[in-house]
Amino acid sequence: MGKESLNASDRKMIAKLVDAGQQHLFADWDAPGTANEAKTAFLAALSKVDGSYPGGLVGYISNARKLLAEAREGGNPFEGFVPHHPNTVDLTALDATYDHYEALGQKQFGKVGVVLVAGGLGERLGYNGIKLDIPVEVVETTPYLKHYAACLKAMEARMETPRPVPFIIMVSQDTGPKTLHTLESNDYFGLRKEQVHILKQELVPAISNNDGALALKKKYELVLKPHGHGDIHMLLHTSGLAAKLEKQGIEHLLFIQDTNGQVFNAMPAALGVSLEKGFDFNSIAVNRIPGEAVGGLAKLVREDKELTLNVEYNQLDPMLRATVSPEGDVPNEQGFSMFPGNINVLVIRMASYVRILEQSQGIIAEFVNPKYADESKTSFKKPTRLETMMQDLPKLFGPDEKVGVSIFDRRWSFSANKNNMADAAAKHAVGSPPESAATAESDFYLAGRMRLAATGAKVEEAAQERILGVPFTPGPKVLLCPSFAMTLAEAREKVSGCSISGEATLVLDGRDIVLEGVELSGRSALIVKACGGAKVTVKGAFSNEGFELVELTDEELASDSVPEYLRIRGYRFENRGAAIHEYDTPGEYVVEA
Ligand code: UGB
Repeated sequence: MGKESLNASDRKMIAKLVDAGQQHLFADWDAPGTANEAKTAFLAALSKVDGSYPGGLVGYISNARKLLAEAREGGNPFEGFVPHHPNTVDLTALDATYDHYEALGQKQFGKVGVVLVAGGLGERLGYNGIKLDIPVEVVETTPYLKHYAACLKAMEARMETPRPVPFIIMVSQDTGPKTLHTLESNDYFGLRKEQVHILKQELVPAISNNDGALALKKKYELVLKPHGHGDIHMLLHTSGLAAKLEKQGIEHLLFIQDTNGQVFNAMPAALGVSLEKGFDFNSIAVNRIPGEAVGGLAKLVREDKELTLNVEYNQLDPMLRATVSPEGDVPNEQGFSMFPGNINVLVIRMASYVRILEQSQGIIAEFVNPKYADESKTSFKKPTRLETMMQDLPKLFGPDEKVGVSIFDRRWSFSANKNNMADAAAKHAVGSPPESAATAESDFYLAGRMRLAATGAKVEEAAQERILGVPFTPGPKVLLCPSFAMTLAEAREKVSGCSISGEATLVLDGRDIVLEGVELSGRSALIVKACGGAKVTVKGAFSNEGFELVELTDEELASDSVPEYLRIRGYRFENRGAAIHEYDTPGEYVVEA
């Protein structure tokens, strides 16, 4: 491409990059008039990254130089800070306090937007698809995305004046097309297309030295890498969506991750806490197992400053050793880590959020983590890049913003699907949470059992088994769908005098289903599904062969003809005669065993 054939914006781009010390990007260009396609594509790629980062490439390079200089000095970001217990509300017991916060939270449903960060590839899980497509359980085979959509519809149905809950999904180039395909081919799982906002995070350029030189894979091709889940803040700002939703009356945003089926169990009470305590930022947390891959939430105190923050899992042990615990991240008397574990489920108050996004342009506490090749820290083993994490927003808070932590029972609120079976088994063997498809499913039923037990039902529990080294409790498998109940109080209103045995299965999907003295013995299964306006009363003792858990054979585990979502858990369920009652027309119905 001759100089004469470059358009004005290309010339401007080259000039500003040369000014920013990036001559090497153009140094060995082919002679004018040759390799035109490659040159055009390269300039287009530069222009894309320039446009997607606030401050453009020049801003990115300057931020990189600053952070790399700090990293080279080896400064400890937590220097001088001593960790203390954060401001917490303990919601681990499903008691009267819990009911109080749920009732408060439910009144707020009409003023909440839900933000799902789903740009991650899930490399640790190694699933050939997007994680949102994986079923959270394989009795009904409900994908995560369908489950989240059902939760949003259930929230809407419980508002005094129903309005669709804004649903913001952050995708990346890895997950975007498949996420859209899943939504389109499933009619948005009953959501309105207008309530779903897809924001796409872009990759950022990798950097090859302390001067912020952009790395090249080869001539005319940048090395691009993910910038992290903190991109969600940038996108909510640059798209104007946060400010727009605030104008539409949205007062809180709930941030969730891609595979946590239990997250909406904690949502109503966490919202209630945010409201009553006036938290600008409320982290939903669990008791942390020492060494596990979730950050620790602590109030960091220095003479001049106090901040409640997530200390990421790789930084926690050194910080504890340097301050309050010379032995590092060791268990306390209850077997937990000293600080609650961050599960990256956040309730953020919109008013302070929009203000901080404007001040920061949505660039939240970027950091860089170069792996140096030499002691003088002048060269890197491989190119690095700037990163950002969504839980770091409070780093930009001042003394007027309130940060709090709501601690929930772990399996009621959190069980992610992040690891393949082999890694999950290895984690289990050393006492760490396995976080696999099987354990996420097992915990999903457990959370259903907890809700059922809160109604006063007698709930037995089967003995834990191990499938390919991963723990799994076969039952009872209780799926109380969001349509049926969003709070404990609501479940209590609809279930009385029930009992369920350890191997049984219960699925309730519909708002007007009532259970009176229902008994499920042995392996019996009862599935009741009722459309809006169908009032179903269920009574009596059910006895049938229900669902049988069948472990996959070695051949099946290796076979492409078995769905991958089964192969990542090692079993399937076979229906041997479950009682299934479905009502798709409004009316009053009674089911008696
Ligand atoms: N994600 C994106 O959307 N974009 C990205 O660029 C990267 C991720 P990981 P991680 O609760 O278990 C976090 O990789 O980063 C999405 C917290 O930092 O699963 O190891 C991705 O799709 C940690 O403190 O998690 O650890 C997924 O939905 C702890 O809370 C989400 O971001 C831990 O999660 C998380 O990505 C946890």
